[in-house]
Amino acid sequence: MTKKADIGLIGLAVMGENLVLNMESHGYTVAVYNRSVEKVDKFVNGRGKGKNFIGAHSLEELVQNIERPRKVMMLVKAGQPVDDFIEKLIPLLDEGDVIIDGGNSHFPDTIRRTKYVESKGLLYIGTGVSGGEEGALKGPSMMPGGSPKAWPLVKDIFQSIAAKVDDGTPCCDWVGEDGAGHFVKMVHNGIEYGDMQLISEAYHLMRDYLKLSHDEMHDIFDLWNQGDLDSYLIEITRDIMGYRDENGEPLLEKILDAAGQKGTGKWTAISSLEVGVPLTLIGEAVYSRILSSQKEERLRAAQIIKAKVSQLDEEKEEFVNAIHDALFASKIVSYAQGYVLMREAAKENNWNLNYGGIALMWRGGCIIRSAFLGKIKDAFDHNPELENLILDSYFHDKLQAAQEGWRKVVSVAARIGIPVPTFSSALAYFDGYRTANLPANLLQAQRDYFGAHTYERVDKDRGEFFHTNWTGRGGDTASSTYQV
Ligand code: 2AM
Repeated sequence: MTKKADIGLIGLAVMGENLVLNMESHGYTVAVYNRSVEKVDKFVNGRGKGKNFIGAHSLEELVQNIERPRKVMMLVKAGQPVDDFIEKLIPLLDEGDVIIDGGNSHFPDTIRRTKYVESKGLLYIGTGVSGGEEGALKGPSMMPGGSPKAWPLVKDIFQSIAAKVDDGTPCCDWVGEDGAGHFVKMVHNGIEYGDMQLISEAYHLMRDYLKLSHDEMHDIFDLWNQGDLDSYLIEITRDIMGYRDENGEPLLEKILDAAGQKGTGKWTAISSLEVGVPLTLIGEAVYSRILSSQKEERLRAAQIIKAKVSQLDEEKEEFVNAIHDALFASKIVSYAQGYVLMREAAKENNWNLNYGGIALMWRGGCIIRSAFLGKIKDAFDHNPELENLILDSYFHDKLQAAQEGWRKVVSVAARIGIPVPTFSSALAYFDGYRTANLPANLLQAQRDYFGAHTYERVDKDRGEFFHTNWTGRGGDTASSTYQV
């Protein structure tokens, strides 16, 4: 009998095909199945021809062809299809076998599915896979979480197909229990939204204020890609600036300014509100996409609203450097906020997250890959308990150096009327975070005035609460005097 498969895969769309080709090229035999079974033969006789694949035409055949303990990975549409396949696989599998979901599932679903699958005596992994179609083929960033006992069973396969950083370390490691892997993947996507919006704001200022040509912008992004901002997204932005259509004109300016989204940025923002941490930059990035999509309404508003703005004339080269600093400083804030979200969510969900390891998983293979993530890894190696990235000496020094340019860009943008929601929200967070006395004493006074919500005092111990009868009327419940 021929060799059985090391792993099985359900879902032969492009991501699934590329991932199994990647596995096969690393020496693994893969059994493959797809709901529309004609795709199985098409793949085995097409891209998979002459390679170590076993085509299965039913789930039973798939399972029978996998070596024990069996590993079955699904790369199917997120949502109900995942639950349906789990339901169909459970009776076909034996104790200790592993079901893996490599799709873009929402982490609460993965938490639920891990518990459910474990209750049936099986093991479960929900893994983030980032890097798009090319990453899946050549080496994605992988973020697995789920049943800890399943990790040693898939570790070799996952780490061999994952992207590698320069020293050969794979961009894949165990993230944590149940939904931790998909949670970290979700935060990755939120950070991606933020990074993309930051770069877009830089471009907006260069194009509409400095009136730079696309060749000039190409050269600036090329230069930036050789310094602190060295990253995949800056690199592709450079290439986009250089791209000309069939008429020799920049294609970029012919693309409609209405952004789409698939929802992972929104999930990240919602999760920050639920956990109770400020994730302002990613929130603004999501809202910016929404505002951009309201194209028709913006066109009408543009006819009606005439802003009162100043004409400024900044020295070009100096202002380009200031934009660089604003982008870099805001990016530090965005990652600082994302890491605070992960820390708080870890507390809530009893995950023991390895923050430096997460930076390393994102260091290569995925969309947010950058040199910067190496510095984040260093910061957590230096202090695993780091409260906020902003407090790490490397990032603190960089923020100090960038502050002047950052403030200049935000103030110039406000005066000339170009929106920079992520640059400015990052600055507001930075200033709020470093301010010893915020005006929240007034909020507390207002809350006590209209709702008798009580307040603590600066001259008394924390935990001691006071109420004032602000109006001299209504006794202790001042809310009775509040008329909306
Ligand atoms: P298909 O080829 O039969 O459509 C990505 O869309 C992958 O998810 C494909 O392999 C696709 O199978 C599968 N998929 C999409 N919706 C599905 C569903 N409702 N049930 C099972 N598989 C589904």
